[in-house]
Formats: sequence, structure tokens, C-alpha cells
Amino acid sequence: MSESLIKVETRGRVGLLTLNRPKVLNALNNEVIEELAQAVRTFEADDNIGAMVLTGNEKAFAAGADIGAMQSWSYMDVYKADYLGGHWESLRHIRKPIIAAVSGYALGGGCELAMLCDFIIAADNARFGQPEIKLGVIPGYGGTQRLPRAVGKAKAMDLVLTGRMMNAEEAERAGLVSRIVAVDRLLDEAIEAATVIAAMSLPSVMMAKECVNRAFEASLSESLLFERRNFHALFSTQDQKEGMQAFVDKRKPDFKHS
Ligand code: DAK
Repeated sequence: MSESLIKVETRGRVGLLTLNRPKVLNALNNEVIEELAQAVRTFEADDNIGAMVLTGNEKAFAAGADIGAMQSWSYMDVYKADYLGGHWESLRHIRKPIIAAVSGYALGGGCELAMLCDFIIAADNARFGQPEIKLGVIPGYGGTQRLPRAVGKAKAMDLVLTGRMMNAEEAERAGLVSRIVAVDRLLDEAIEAATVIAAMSLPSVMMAKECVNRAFEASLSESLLFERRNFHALFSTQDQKEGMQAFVDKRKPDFKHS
């Protein structure tokens, strides 16, 4: 039986997903993304999971979409089949938080997959880039859109047009990653962060994620209204009563995620 392309584990209320094509630096193809999307959807539906971590191995988070598989595609092949739509697109709609824990290469589709997650924790050996231009194409999985939103136009243009890589320090300075840790601490750090998140009230976590994402989708006044309405809505939860009562009682809250 062939080994699975995604390793799926749990650590308490955290779902851990590991890309598992080490021989090709976790190059992404439809099968990988289909398995990933299924696993993520299973965690999304599981009341015992509050957050997820997506990672690769020490050498590569993912070195991009599988170039060998794409090389002979024609325009009509990709257009008619809407290649790399479907499951690739579906990951965008996940409502629970996903942290990307990136060690080694995160290039092309790998960098785009990391950016599709809610935030990136990088190992000190991480290298980010959108090298598609060197292959005669351009990023096709959000690279020209999410990268400038994360790092600004100047650096995004530099990376997309030259195809160069940036290291973890440059990525942190530019705002692409939230933290840098030693490579041997990466997974623990990411799981600890996800554990903190998963201990919060799930409805407030999901609404917080939706609201932050709304900042990139709508006008400020629309987004502020969206935020305020979500804030109002949380007063209908048991967890808001419990969270505030626990503060008044000087104890830890016991959230029920409802
Ligand atoms: N695809 C297929 N195989 C890859 C690969 C990739 N992207 N990256 C690495 N490999 C394979 C290598 O061919 C090699 O295989 P063998 O020769 O051993 O059989 C093995 O992984 C180890 O790689 P290297 O020998 O090259 O390792 P090095 O340490 O020397 O170099 C490297 C590491 C990361 C610098 C180098 O492998 C490299 O430049 N890789 C390609 C990086 C790249 O150009 N990535 C962008 C690909 S284009 C979309 C979704 C996604 C996309 C587009 C649209 N939609 C939803 C519409 C994404 C497009 C892309 O990502």
C-alpha cells in the first residue's frame, strides 16, 4: 500500500498535518492537495479540534507545485478541467485557524500554501520565494495577491519579478512571518501556539479569523461594521458569560465552545 501523502495526527485539541513527499521536497500535486483538503475538512468538522498546524520536513515545507506534472499541460487542458481549482480553492474556506510551521523551502505553491494559512511561524532555515517567473509562468495560487498584502508592493514585485528567495529574517522584517524559532523548536512552538488558540472559545476564534480576513476583502467602514456585529453576536454565547465571569472571579475560564 502506498504511503499517505499527508500525515494526520492530533495533539490535544490541535490537528497536526504533515506534508509527506520528502523525495521531491513536498512538491504539491492534485493528490496531495485533495488529501490535505479532506484531512482539513475532517478536523474542521471535529468538535474536539480547535486549531490546526500544517508543516513539512526540515528541508522543505513545499518547493512548489509539481513541475514535472505540469510541464506538458496545454491551455485547453488546464482551462477545461479548471486544473488546480477544486480542492486547492476549498482550503481558503476553512473557518478554524491553521498555522503554517515552515522549515526549509517554501517556494511557489508552497509559499502560497503557507500564506493561505492564518499565520506563519518560520524556522531559522526557512526560505520563501515565488520563482515561477524562472519557469516562464507567474504565481497562480495567490502569490501575486497575498504576497503584496503581506509584505507591500516593493518587496512583492522584487520577489515575483526576480524569482529570488528571502530568508526567515527578511521574511519576518517584511511581515510575512509572525515569529522565527530555531529549527528544532519549530513544531513545538507551532503546536504550543495552536494549543493556546484551541483553548479559547471556538466561536470567538472563528469570528476573529473572519474579521481579520475581512480587512483584506472590504472597505474599512464595511469591515468595522462586520467586526461590530460579530462582537455583538458573541454576547449570545455561554462562553462570553463564562469568560467575563471567570475574570471577575479571578479564575481560569472553562469554555464550552458554544
Ligand atoms: N516539482 C517537482 N519536483 C521538485 C520540485 C518541484 N517544484 N522541487 C524539487 N523537486 C525535486 C527535484 O527534481 C529533485 O528530484 P530528483 O532529481 O531527486 O528526482 C528533488 O526534488 C530534490 O530537489 P533538488 O535536487 O533540486 O534539491 P536542491 O537542494 O538542489 O534544490 C530547490 C532545492 C528548492 C532550490 C530546487 O529543487 C528548486 O528550485 N525547485 C523548484 C522550485 C520552484 O520552481 N517552485 C515553483 C514551482 S511552480 C495553482 C496552484 C499552485 C501553483 C500554480 C497554480 N493553482 C491553484 C491554479 C504553483 C506553481 C508552482 O509552484
